[in-house]
Amino acid sequence: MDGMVTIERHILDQEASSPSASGVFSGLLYEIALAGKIIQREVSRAGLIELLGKTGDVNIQGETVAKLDEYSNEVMVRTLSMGNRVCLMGSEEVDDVIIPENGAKQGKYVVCFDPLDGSSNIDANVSIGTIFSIFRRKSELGTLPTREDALQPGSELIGAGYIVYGSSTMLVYTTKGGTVDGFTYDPSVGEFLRSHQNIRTPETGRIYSVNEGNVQYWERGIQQFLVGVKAEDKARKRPYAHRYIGSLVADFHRNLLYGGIFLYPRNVRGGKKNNGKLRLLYEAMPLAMVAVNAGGGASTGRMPILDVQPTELHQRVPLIIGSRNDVDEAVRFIAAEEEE
Ligand code: P6P
Repeated sequence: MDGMVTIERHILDQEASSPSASGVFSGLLYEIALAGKIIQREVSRAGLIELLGKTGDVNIQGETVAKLDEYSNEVMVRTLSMGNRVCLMGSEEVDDVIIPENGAKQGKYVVCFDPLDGSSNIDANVSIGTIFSIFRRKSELGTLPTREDALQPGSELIGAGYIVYGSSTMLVYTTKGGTVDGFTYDPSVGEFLRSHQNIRTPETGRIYSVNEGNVQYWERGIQQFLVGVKAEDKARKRPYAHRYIGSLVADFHRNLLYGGIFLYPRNVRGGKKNNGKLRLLYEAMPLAMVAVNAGGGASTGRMPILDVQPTELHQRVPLIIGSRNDVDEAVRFIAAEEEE
């Protein structure tokens, strides 16, 4: 019966059912769940213990660092450094890769993470989240890892997921070729209990999530796609509802369960040309693995997110993710309106 299966039990059952699984990977997932419990405790009482607000520092993204950002990063780094499972980490909060002393040579795994995404919403008590990608190292065991160990495409992911700190705290994760499963945190027992087994996202949604304030800067295909989802079409249950919290994990999680499409397009005009805002390795890629394993889709608009070969630790990428039919339609619009 669900609600009685802890994440630890679930991980052990998965390990038992996949001969190639090793206890080391299971141990790594425990460590991420532990980090989530510790971060949840501080997020839930941040207002009471003055953890709200900014430190005044600025991170590599040029964003002012919130105290909870810094704290969450520390928790992830320390927790993942505890065992000797992780040889290298990449964090949204840290310019360069992090090589834990005890795991460097013997650690089999690489973890890239955004310790607390959506942190600009912390003071307003909006749901925020931790997002993580797990790779096997590429460098030889016994040697020191290099940044190349982190620069792997999503097709090499062996696990990915997120923790959303909202009205309840939920950990959602998936493994290579595996199901997507959700675990809701019960503070009274201090456990993540399985609440959503084998999450499947609706093939077609009824929600679109995008910051339309920037629509003038986007390519024509995106603009035309958005006109379509807002036009009345009873057969296609349109117009879609517009839902945008401005916190990626919260917007993604809602659309995963209810069906819908989230877009963070790149700017192509108006002097604000860029490659989008969201980062590939620890935002777009892990959520793409979750979306795809739940039956959804994830694209840059020109190629599947999971096929993108990272060249930089903090590189950004345009993101279109969610219900497969909606993502496919947006990609078709971009192709049809391809601008020189
Ligand atoms: P905008 C939060 O700062 C974040 O990184 C994501 O969580 C969120 O989806 C996005 O930025 C919101 O960006 O430009 O719409 O405010």
